[in-house]
Amino acid sequence: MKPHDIVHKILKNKLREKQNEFGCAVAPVNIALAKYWGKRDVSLNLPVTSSLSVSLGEKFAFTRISEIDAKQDKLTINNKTHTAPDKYLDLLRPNPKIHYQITSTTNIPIAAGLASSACGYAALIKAINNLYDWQLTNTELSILARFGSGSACRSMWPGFVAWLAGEQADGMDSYAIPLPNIWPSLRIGLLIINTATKPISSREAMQQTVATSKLYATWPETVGQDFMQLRQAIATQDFTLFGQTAESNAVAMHATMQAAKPPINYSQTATIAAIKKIHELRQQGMPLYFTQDAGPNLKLLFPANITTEVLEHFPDIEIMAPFANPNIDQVILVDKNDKAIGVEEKLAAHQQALLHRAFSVFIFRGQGKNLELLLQQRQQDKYHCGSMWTNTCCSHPKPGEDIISAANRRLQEEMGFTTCLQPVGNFHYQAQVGDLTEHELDHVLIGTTSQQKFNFNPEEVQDYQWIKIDELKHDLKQNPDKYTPWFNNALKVALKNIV
Ligand code: 2P0
Repeated sequence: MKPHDIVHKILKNKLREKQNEFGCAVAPVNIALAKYWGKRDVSLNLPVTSSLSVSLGEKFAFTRISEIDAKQDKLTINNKTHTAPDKYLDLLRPNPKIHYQITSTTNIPIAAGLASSACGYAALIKAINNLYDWQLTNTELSILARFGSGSACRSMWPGFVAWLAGEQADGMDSYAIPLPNIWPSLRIGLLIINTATKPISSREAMQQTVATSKLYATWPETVGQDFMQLRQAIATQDFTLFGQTAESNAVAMHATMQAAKPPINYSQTATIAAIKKIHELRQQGMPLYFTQDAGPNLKLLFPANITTEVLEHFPDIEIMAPFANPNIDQVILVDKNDKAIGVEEKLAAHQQALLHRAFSVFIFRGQGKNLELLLQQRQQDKYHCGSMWTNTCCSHPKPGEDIISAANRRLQEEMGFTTCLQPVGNFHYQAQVGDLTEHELDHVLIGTTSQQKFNFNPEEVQDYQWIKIDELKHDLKQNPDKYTPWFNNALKVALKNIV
């Protein structure tokens, strides 16, 4: 059985004609806690064992795909040209003559052992699903993502995710499922040691380990036990069991690689030094653990209450909070480079002027001189800037949430629709708004709509209007107080990116 046969099984009679001008989608990075290392079927990317991961929504790939009139596929990642995954696309294109333009944006380094291929393939298959309007389930998408990169199947879901190894030869029972547990106080610190492309791809390293490492014989049993222990640790929020199991699973995986012939060692001197430091801190009583993938970088695992101490010892880490607390409205604290450094209750962040991540959405229609922006008038009783006019919607992503999903969530809640939103830049600003301080790293997202009327939420929005850009610029000069303090700066970022 070949991937092609499985694709046919899944797509059956689905229309393989373009249904939309383009498809777009976002997918999170996922960090394995019980690792996938070794395949039982190389062609179908079927794993020897089940694996377990946690998705980091704040780190993601956003992908837009459209058909193009060209002889080959074109891929850009963060505006740089890359080789398109044409073998993967061959599985999916309706006929060999159809080619694609793929534009991807990601906020992680690529091919450095930071799960860029996982979120990349997951976003790609979701975007293709949108282009052709296949309406596949996440289970089906998970199987299709697996053909691109095994771990991509786990990036189909947020939160804790299990990739079930399955037993069937065709792999139709090998896909990712979401686990119901959330853990708001879990923190993951990204300790970037080197973002250069790794010397050997994980695909090759995996094959070499399975084929030549004597230690590999013990791996399936180890990961099976770790998988069960991690599920128990997550269900009971037993941090010690969680940290110990995840760390020893990563160490065991690297041990199998070091016993390969020739040996594979992804660690660098700085990796070993950081591991020693983690062990020392643990001996001093700090509940700090790590996991490591196919690269030199570490992911530190710790509970939220030791964030300050961890930052003292590892000042460069970026701190991910994969789960929002459902009982508190929280924002993501960042530094001026948008590096996440913690989480704070929304009102407290605005009272203490703490820099946090925010987004502003600009929805346009028309082109050239007829380009219009959809303005929102904020509801008069909003906690700040009531009755002022501003961009189509704005808010804050929650811990664990990517800016694109967060922006569409708010667009739906405030204006009653969603659309393909493209992140185009960010800016830093600080302004006094009544008793509060807006101190934000504001991400600007742009999109379009053909919708005429909006079923807006009267608790959030007082009114809306489409306005021509020239008219808006004129009014901004005449009546600056009519508009929110961030609007003008955000508008500049948005307009710079309108083609
Ligand atoms: C994981 N890794 O579970 C493990 C831990 C790296 C270390 O899955 O050949 O790019 O495309 O299926 O998914 C990286 O391997 O390999 C990986 P392929 P993939 O996250």
